[in-house]
This record gives sequence, C-alpha cells and structure tokens, in this order.
Amino acid sequence: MAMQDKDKNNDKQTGQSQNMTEQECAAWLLQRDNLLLITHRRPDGDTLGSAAALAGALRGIGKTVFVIKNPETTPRYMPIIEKFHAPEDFTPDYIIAVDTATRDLFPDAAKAYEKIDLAIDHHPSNTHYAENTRCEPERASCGEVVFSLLTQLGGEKIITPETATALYIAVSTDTGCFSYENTDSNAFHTAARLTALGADAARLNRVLFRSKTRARAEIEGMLYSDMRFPCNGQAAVAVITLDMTTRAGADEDDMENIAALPASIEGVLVGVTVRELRDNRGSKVSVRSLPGVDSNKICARFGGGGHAAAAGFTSKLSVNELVPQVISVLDELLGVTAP
Ligand SMILES: [Mn+2]
Repeated sequence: MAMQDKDKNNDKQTGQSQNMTEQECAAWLLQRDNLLLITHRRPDGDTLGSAAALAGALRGIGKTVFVIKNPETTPRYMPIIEKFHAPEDFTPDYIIAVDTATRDLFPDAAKAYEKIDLAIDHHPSNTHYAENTRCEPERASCGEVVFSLLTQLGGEKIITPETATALYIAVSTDTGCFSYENTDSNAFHTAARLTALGADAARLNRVLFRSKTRARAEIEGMLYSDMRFPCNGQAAVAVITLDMTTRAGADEDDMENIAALPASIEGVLVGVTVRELRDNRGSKVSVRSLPGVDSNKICARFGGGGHAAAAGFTSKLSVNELVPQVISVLDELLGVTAP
C-alpha cells in the first residue's frame, strides 16, 4: 500500500524537486517498500550496476525491489541484473530512476509511469523530473552516489560481495577503468572500499577492459588495416561498412566505443569513424579529438554537433561519397588549429 507523500521537496512553482540530502534520501528509502527501479536506454555499467546494487542491498534489509526489464541490456551485463527483473504482475508502490538525467532516456516500458518518486543520479543535466531527487553532479558515477547512500542507510555491512561487484562495475565503467578526466579521489576511495568488501577488481578489470570478443578483434583488425591518416598523420579516418560487420560477425555490443580507436593512435589529434547505415540510409560519423581540435566544429560543417572532445553527425551520403568530404574539412580546419 502506498504511503501518503507530502512532497515537501517538490517546488510547486516550477514543478522541479529540490535536491535531497543523503540523510533524507536514506530515510525516504527506509520508510518505503515495493520499489521498481528504472535504468536508462542503451543501459551501461553504471545504470545497471547501480540498480543491481540498490536492489540487492534493499532486498537484503527485507524490502521488495525489482528492476524494470530493459530490452537493450547487452549480454555482458545480464548476469548482474537479470535476477532483479520485475515479473509481469509486479505492481510497485514507488518508482525510482537510476543514473537517468531526463525522462527522454527512459526505455519504452518505463514511459507509462507518469510519476517518478525518486531519481538517484550524478548528471549535472538532471532535469529534476522526479518528485524527489538525490543527484550529486560532482561524482564521476552514479555508483558512487549509491555506495555512499547505502552506507548512510545501513552501514557497509549491507554491502555484500555481490553488491560490491555491481557497484565496482558502475564506478569502473563510468570512469573508463579509472582513466577518464572525471576520475577523482572519491572514485578511487569508493573502489578501494568496494574491493575491501569483496569486489574482485583484477577479474572485473580483465573482463570489462582487458578482453574483447573475437568479433571485436576481427572488426578492429579490418578497421586498423584500412585506416587513413590525412593532415600529415594528425587525423585518422576509419570506415566501418556493413560488409565488414557481417564478415566479423559483430553485433552492437562488439561495436561499443569503437569510435575511440582512431584518436588513440600516437600523433593523431582527431579521429573520425564513418559507419555505413543499414537500408541505404547513408552514414553515421563519430569524431573524437584531443584538446586543441574541436570535434563539434568539424561536425557542425555537416549539420551535426556535440562537445569539443566528442561529436557526431549522420549523412544521407554513402561512406565512399562522404570520406573525401570529411578529409577536405579536416585539411581546412586542422591547417588552422593544429600546433
Ligand atoms: Mn552514469
């Protein structure tokens, strides 16, 4: 049975909830039961690991908690999340979104829930769509927000090795195995505690970051062997055709973050990956660059955009038509911006 919510954290003027303190959020969770957790579209290790950890720890203190089935969950993360999947007939009293900045990021199955009772997040862009929000924008991962919240709620004793493993997956994937700019002392501190609580860091790092599928290795081989290096080697342009993915037997899981490869080569300041779309729909282009080259500016030339370090666009042109155009824009822009 649903409790009466007074929504004291809800600003009626704007419809936007204020941020809860950690103590308030822990108390809120302790007073409630029959919870359904929502993960975001194209679910990553952070949203799935955070949801699995919350579900596991809250079940551990006697609550009924499920996670909505997210059809885009890749096989890599299925083992940590599937035991929490909600059965068809589960009727939740409270809905909690995890690591999800806006409602637009909800999977279709979650769109039916008009009222979201709580959002636990770390994105500065969180729109406060939920009745209550616990968002820590300075954290590199939602996993860190959840870890701190759970220890506030029940102490480290409620973090089992399984929960620690889910949280380690969350923190390590959102920090690129503790290598991205967002990696700070809190990320390391959280990982240290999770390791002490039973997360096997070496095994998880190997599975998540130091191994690849055979199909991924095949597609990388093709991509590297055909890569072009215009602008005196300061740019790298890779092409991925449908024929290549078919020959490699690669699926979307195998293609994850493949756009990072061209810019990872020494001397390359900007990496471009041009991917052929299905059904003659043209091409999808991803640009990644080092400081000093603006990916957004390159993509803006083709009607796309993004950030300085990562941007993209789609084009009706075929891969073969598009590559020379991209190279000519790179020639023009890198001539100006390269040191
Ligand atoms: Mn995240």
